[in-house]
Amino acid sequence: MPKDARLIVSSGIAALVIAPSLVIASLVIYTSVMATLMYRTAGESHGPALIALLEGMPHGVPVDAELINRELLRRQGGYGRGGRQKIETDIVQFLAGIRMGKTIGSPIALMVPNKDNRLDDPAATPPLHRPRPGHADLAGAVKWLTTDCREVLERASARETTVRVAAGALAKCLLKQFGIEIFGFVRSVGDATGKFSVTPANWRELLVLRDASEVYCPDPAADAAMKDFINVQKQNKDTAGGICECHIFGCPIGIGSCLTWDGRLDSRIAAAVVGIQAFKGVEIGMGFDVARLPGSKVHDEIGFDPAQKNTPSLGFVRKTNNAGGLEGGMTNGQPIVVKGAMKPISTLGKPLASVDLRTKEKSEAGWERSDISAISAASVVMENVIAFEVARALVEKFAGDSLTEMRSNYEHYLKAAGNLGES
Ligand code: EPS
Repeated sequence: MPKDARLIVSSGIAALVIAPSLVIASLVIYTSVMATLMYRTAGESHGPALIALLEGMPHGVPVDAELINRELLRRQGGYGRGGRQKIETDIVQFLAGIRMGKTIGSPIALMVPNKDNRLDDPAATPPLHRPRPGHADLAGAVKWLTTDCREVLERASARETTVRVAAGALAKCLLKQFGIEIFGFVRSVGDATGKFSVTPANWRELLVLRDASEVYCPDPAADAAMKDFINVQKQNKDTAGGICECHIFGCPIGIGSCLTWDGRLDSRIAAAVVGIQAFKGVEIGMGFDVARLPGSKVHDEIGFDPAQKNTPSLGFVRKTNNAGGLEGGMTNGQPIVVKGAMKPISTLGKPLASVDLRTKEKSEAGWERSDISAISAASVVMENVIAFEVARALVEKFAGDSLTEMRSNYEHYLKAAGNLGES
């Protein structure tokens, strides 16, 4: 083979090897720079503090610390809570990313200290060898090869939701700039269910009723029945679960994506909800009922009302909202509607059967201070983790380093979308 030809063949092989790697490398770079919003938390239930680290919040977002602390206070409340909330006063501290009440575009570090900080005191945090059915105890102890469930339960504890609420409430500060609002409440506890429907017209009145309810349910009759159910469980040294519900208003059409399974907003919302401690199920819109009805009874027919052209729905109206505001993983201009099912707390005053991990002998499950029901707190957590996912999808759609840039992208999009079909 002539030298030139060899050169061509070897450069061809090199190109074949190098070109795909370049494509992969540029994809990796692209995904790592793609504007998105994300957060992580750290902290144990009885450690010194809980922290969250957020990335991707645009520059210039006014931070409403009062709103965040109000959400933290609501999370601490509710009917059926245990002794821990009498010890703590959860107030957020910002350690980075905020200057003079506004975000500055850099990573945001936030912290909520634990007053009940006793993790390094072996007498105050004794080992737990008898795993509680339903808790992370057994699986975690085996996973980390220990017979002591203490460290597992410290991280698995719902105390961690404190900083998830703080992160979500910060996301709400961004959503507020785009007129997006979220209303969450308790729909049921045990067999007691609130009988009311939520609409864009009545939710503010319901919010007042919710805030007057100890269970965070805007139906006074249901509130009383829910408290009765929790009282019975308390007497029986048992616990209660329930269903939380969230409605999100004001999302423009086209947030989320049908392109990838993990870009779908319904998939992210479902993951965020089931990612809350003790949540076992999630429904969007009509939920599981879609499976037993024909298509004609499920899908929401599309109409157009020019009077609503300047709203986020762009005038595309529906008589029903069985889809819960999401079609193809994207917002369709209707309110997003989500339900989440929480199982009863797994620490029972009258312990269930378990085994001692040291001996594998039959034993009663261990007991830790806990709640009879944390459903009201869970509704606040659900509201805020969903707020975070909606804000994330919003940042991805209207990507901008600053709120000013994001807002201009948003307005440009709404204008173009509003003109669709008009020459
Ligand atoms: C919770 C804090 C915990 C529990 C509960 C919720 O505090 P402590 O364990 O110190 O009493 O009250 O956590 C659990 C239900 C759980 O399984 O860990 C909170 O702040 O929400």
